[in-house]
Amino acid sequence: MDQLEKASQKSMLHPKPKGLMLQYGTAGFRTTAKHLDHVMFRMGLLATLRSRKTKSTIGVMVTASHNPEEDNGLKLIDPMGEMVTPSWEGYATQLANAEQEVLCSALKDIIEKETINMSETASVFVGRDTRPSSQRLSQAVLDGVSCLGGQIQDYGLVTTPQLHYMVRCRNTHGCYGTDTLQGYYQKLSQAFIELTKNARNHTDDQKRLLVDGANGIGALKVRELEACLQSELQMVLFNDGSNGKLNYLCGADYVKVQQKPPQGQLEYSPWCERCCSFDGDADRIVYYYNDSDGSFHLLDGDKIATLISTYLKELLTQAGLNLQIAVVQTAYANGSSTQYLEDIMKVTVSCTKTGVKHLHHAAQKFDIGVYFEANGHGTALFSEKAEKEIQQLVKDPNVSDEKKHAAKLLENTINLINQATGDAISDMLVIEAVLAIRGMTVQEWDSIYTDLPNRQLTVKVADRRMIDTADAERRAVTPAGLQDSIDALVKKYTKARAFVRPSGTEDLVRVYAEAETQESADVLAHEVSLAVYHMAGGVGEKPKP
Ligand code: G16
Repeated sequence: MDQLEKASQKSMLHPKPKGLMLQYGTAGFRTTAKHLDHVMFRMGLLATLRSRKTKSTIGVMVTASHNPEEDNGLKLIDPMGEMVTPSWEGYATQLANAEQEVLCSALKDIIEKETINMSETASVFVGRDTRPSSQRLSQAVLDGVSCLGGQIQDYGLVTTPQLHYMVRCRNTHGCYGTDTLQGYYQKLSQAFIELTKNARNHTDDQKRLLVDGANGIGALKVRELEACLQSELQMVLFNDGSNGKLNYLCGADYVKVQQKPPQGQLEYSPWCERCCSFDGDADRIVYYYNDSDGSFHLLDGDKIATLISTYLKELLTQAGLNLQIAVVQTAYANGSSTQYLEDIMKVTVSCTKTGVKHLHHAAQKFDIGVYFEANGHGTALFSEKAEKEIQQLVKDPNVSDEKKHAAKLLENTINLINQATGDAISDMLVIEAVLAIRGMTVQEWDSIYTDLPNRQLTVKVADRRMIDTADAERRAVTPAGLQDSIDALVKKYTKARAFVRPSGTEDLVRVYAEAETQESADVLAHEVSLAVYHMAGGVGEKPKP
């Protein structure tokens, strides 16, 4: 039997609920887990086609990241470990929504359009998070891959960034690293230990870090990493999944949006102690601490980007390297961070739409591109030119000790960074190394600039696609009149800014507001939410102040 017919027949074992329409969103498919079996099987098919097309290994990660435990989802990973290219997101949506009768022709269509040679070998790496539904759903992916004759490597429980890393290692034939968990831990821990040899006053107290594992996969993987770090970092893990629910009252998204510590933190850390939270698949991280008055301080993706980019910029200057460094942010970036980077640090800042795929792409345009979403999702990318110049300097016998030292630090930092995608574990180690090298406390890092008070809210609407945006999501184009209303509201407050956008991972509209005082930011966010509710088809209860 023809491969495609076989796939189509097998797909009857993974039936699509009639009429269900899903879209490949900000980071893949996301919805309640019970609606995803057919999507998983079909994405197994699609990943196999993508592998034949690119003659490379492709990754499929089963996760819904920051979403509630009942949800699930899937992220497709392209050959260099980046998110799948946008034209194939379109195919993913078409295939997920094709009714059973037309599935075979939908597959044929992709094969013809992309001129895929079906006799090529195909290879797909699969991973999953700790959700109760993930094992079953990842089996559906495996079924899809084997049905089209693809070779499978099933990594089982891994963080999303670990799977991105494996894909990149495999497709660079080991140049990027070894495509095993042990290889990942070894590469990162060796670089970390090398870097922390340059630490100032690295006492046991300073090596201590509280880690909120969001009751997810990150907690399991931190435990595995621990042994390789030779006590250079002493992690106290909480929300480790032993009893709490995934992402519930904990994790990076909760801490960032609620602007408060996760459940359990105070038991471990009364005040002034450095803490961080991962999200459900460990591709995001935020830091925070409680000061001696008990007030909570958040160091989000913007503060992380600032710390990393200033550290890299200083090293470039010390090494005498003339490489262009830029920071990529989204509309959620705090106004103070952008101002600090542009005016004080004199770093190029660019703004893209939400979604790591957009930031990653924009960061690739620079010699060194540091990208972070305010929610803590990000990494740094080094161009081939940048890596080469740094390596040459390390090897050059005629350069001064100071320059060589800076180049060596840059080289180890590159090894510590997961350039495939934002990675909570790798980012945590980079941050810890930078703080140690600079002899900097979390309070000193926090005081680099002061965030403008801000508030994020969500609004339920009948159809979030009613809202269309432009200018990197900073302006709403539809429904008519909504942007004028937002503009009028913003004008009432000092140093204010607000925008709205439909979420690409949850069925709701997100509202962001910042202003000179917390009270103004809160009131503005509420007023903008009401405007969305009234003008964009709000459902359920009206947003309350
Ligand atoms: C995903 C994306 C992020 C994005 C977040 C929220 O994160 O990878 O780039 O910021 O969703 O997206 P939205 O506002 O469209 O819902 P994660 O960690 O959930 O995969």
